[in-house]
Amino acid sequence: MKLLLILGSVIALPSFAASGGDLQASDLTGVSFWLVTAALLAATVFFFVERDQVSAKWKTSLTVSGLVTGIAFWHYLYMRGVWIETGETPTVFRYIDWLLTVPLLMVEFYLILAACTNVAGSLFKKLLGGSLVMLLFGYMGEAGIMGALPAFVVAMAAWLYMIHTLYLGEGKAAVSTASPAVMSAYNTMMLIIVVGWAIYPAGYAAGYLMGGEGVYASNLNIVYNLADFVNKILFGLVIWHVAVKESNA
Ligand SMILES: *C/C=C(C)/C=C/C=C(C)/C=C/C1=C(C)CCCC1(C)C
Repeated sequence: MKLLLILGSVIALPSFAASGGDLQASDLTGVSFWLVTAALLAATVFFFVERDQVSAKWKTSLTVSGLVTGIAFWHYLYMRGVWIETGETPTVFRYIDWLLTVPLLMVEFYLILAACTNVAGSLFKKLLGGSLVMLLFGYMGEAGIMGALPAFVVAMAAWLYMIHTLYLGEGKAAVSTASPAVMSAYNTMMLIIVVGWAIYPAGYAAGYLMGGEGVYASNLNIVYNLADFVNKILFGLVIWHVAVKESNA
């Protein structure tokens, strides 16, 4: 009942932002906004309902997954409207969304390791610091506050620092004593942060570093939308899968 009320308001409150009457079938970017918006809502419901299926120590992980997709759903309602009505890239909404969801994903990384093994608190601080630098410079590059190329270089360095921390630093140390299921979750997390996250800088490079401005704006948004699908929804499903497996073990 409580859940229904929460979901009801999530759906009802932003309905004023849900305009999309002018969506053209030929507007692939607009269609991709629409699809990811629907998928994010479905994923949010799924993660919250599935909390009942897992043991206590995994519940917070599923809550965080649901918050990530829920926050993104909210922003996608607006981003979709901006794109469909103006054909412009909704950079500010995009980065506000990332500013909330990327740190939550770092909480998720930390939780999944902490659920089954000892993990240093410094791991979370390093990941959080790295993601804030990455997003700050990404935004400055996209908003034209600083040059697109230097901003890209700094953001890339911050991303590589996070990979290094997880792969060779505290992250590696933490999983060396973990169960096979957590080990495989860790490997999938690495795959997501290395391969899944690589989609974002690829979109940025296509949008800002290869010249030609507007031509690439729609590609940029399609690429970011796809990346959000992979890194928010598929990533949440990986965690859900491990949680169910570990809870039944
Ligand atoms: C849910 C949203 C997520 C997981 C967003 C992740 C965003 C990134 C990994 C962005 C990375 C960038 C670079 C590595 C360099 C160019 C600028 C960015 C911000 C697009």
